[in-house]
Amino acid sequence: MALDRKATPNDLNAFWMPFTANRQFKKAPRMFVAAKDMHYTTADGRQVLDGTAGLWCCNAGHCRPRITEAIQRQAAELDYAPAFQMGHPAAFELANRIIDIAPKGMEHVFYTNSGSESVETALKIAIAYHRARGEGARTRLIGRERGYHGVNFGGISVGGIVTNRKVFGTMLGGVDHLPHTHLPGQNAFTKGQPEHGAHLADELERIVALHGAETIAAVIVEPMAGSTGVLLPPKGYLEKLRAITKKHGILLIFDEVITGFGRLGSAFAAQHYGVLPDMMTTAKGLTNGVIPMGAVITTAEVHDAFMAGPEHLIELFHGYTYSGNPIASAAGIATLETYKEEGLFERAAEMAPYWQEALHSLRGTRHVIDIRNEGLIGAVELEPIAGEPTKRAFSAFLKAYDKGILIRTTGDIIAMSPPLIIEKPHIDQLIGTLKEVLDGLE
Ligand code: PXG
Repeated sequence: MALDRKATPNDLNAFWMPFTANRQFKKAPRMFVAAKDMHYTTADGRQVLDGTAGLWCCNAGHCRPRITEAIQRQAAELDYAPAFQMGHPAAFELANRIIDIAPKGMEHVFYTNSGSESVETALKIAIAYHRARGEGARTRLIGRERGYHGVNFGGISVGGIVTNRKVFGTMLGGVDHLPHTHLPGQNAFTKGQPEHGAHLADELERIVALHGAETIAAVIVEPMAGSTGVLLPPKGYLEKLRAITKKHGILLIFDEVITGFGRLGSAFAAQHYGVLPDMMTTAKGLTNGVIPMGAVITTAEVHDAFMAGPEHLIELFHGYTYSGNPIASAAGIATLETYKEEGLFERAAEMAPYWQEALHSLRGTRHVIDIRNEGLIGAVELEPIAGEPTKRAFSAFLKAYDKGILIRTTGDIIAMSPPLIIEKPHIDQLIGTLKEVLDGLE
């Protein structure tokens, strides 16, 4: 029997939508029914240019045949294999291919099903790593203001997005935060990495002095903070964080859920910025967003600390039913093949200067108070409507959708992160339409 896939279901009530204004949406639903390469098709038959790669995840564009076929083939051949105490070839193959493109020094892969789970996994590994080495007092976790590390309890505890935290109780104990690196007074309209703010990494020394290094397990930051509105690391900042963490025996975790898989023009931000963390959390672009999958990538040093004791014992009491799921693994392999065959990471780097100039051409447009960019990421910050924060950007989002482009908003910031297959005429359309939208806004 064919699936019922009506473009407009007759009742929208049951589905409680994530991170969505449910009542607003259900009064005027925005439905996608198909996608191909750079475009979505809406239920009413319009083409919408994807300015956000879905949710920062479809880096190779949509419905790419190699990925679709790999999923179909795997689903028909081996649908599921137990993730614990059993294996299947695709999960090992994918891990090897991830390590092939990861920064030198990264040697192991632990699978999850999302960015949020990758974060929880990395935080747990960090604490257990120190304990395995006889430093069990290192349990504190340091995040950063305005950081986004998913929505589970560890992630919102180290995260610093107030709305994602404040109604959910007391969080994890033993967490502290670095200040964020956003200095609009000094760095507004900077192209790429800003000049000012490396000194903010020195705040880690203050936190270490306050708690004692011997109580701190890890620092987790997004090398470039995406969700909070594209906040770039000031020049020298990540290098300083690395030096201070290393000096005090603290693990450094880069949350590369957005920056991983070519977004900045290298496989990972760690390579783009030339700073090697101890662990990287990933998801999204790993499978082109097509099948849920995440991965924590670690150095040999982190992994090897667990490989002691009797060999019949489980080394790490952690994992998910779907860790390394066969269909997700097949999707991951096909995705990495697509990136490689089409040279998409290099393509992102080549397209970045054109993207940068197009974005910054919006300087001077109505309401625009800052523009930021790196790789194929861009943000346009709007002056909020007095007393009604977020409203202006949300209106821009709705108008943009009506005019055939998909953008994202967070607060009064518009964020864009198109698929890496984007062509110059698409960039012109995206930025040109956004300008029209902004010119027409209250
Ligand atoms: N870490 C980072 C750095 C992220 O950006 C997560 C963890 C969580 O991933 P999952 O797969 O659990 O959602 C993210 C997710 C947006 C937006 O528009 C960003 C994310 C997700 C959805 C929307 O900014 N980032």
